[in-house]
Amino acid sequence: MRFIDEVEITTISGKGGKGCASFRREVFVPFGGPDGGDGGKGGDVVLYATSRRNTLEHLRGQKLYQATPGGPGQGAGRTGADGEDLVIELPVGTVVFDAETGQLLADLAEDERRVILCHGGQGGRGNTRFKTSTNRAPTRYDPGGPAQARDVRLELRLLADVGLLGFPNAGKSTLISAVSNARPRVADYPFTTLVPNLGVVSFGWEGSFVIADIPGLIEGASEGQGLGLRFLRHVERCTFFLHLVSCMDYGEDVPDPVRRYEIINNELRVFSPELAQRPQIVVLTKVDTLDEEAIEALRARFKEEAGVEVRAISAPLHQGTTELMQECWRRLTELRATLAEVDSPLR
Ligand SMILES: Nc1nc2c(ncn2[C@@H]2O[C@H](COP(=O)(O)OP(=O)(O)OP(=O)(O)O)[C@@H](O)[C@H]2O)c(=O)[nH]1
Ligand SMILES: [Mg+2]
Repeated sequence: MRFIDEVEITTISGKGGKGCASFRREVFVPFGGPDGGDGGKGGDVVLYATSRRNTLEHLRGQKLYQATPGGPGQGAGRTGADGEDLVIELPVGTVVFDAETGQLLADLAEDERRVILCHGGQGGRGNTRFKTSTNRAPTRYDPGGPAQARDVRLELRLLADVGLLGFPNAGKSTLISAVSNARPRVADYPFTTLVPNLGVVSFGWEGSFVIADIPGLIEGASEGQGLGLRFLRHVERCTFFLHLVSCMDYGEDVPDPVRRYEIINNELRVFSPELAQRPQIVVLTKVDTLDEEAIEALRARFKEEAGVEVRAISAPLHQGTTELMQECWRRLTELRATLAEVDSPLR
């Protein structure tokens, strides 16, 4: 399945059915009076978040989504049929923006959340409704209420508690496969991970949290280098980051670990100063490749040059990973993101 996380669509509700102007005609009932029924209500366009969906792929082939109109009212007081609602299923975590103004319309952050994006038009009144003591034979009726149209941009933002940051090859996917149920591809070349993966880290009865593994970032990612910064939106909801830095030396052309750490943070700042403020736990990976002394020296350099304490792990050997996950769990329970409830303009 392709990982499509952004689409633009046009949605239109159904207009209301028009009311009917009709008079009762029966052989022995002279002046039978008005009997035109009301039009039916037009269908709504409804957005529905469901855990059955993981991407926006299913919306890619179609641009226009339209609910059906209400049926017209009929004689003998019959009301027109209501139009059918059009329900668009979206993965949980989809954020809805007005495509023209960029206004945030809704955040479908919970499973089974429903919002009406476009309301169907009201059914028009039939002429029966206009009967008064002075006008017993009204010919007036209402047309149906108009349809609503909206162009919207849908953006999927995965719901994860902890986001992994790091260069390609830093060992992000290796860590997530060591500690969670996720089994992403791990390989010894950059950009192995091309789309985000989620992994659930379980603490049995105590609970669990979700880690997001996203493609690696490189210098210039903010200018579109490598895979760019577009996947960072998937860690926008994370409570904090695990910033992974390989402790290995990759020769002349690759910056040293402290510098790599700073490069990622610079790119992050360009993407979002707010995101750059988010807490980070800095983790040296692949420490099985260095001796104790070299690790201590790196630790000291991080402390001195960047002012951070680093953890050290070797994910394939499960060295330091359990402690790291416990620390994440503690931090999460302390400062679990009480995601600001979005005040949606949709009702
Ligand atoms: N020796 C050693 N090798 C490791 C360790 N962690 C990861 N590796 C290796 O490093 C390489 C890259 O690991 P990945 O987990 O694919 O790296 P990544 O950060 O997900 O890389 P991208 O998906 O390309 O961004 C693989 O060959 C792993 O086997 C470690 O702790 N020790
Ligand atoms: Mg990877």
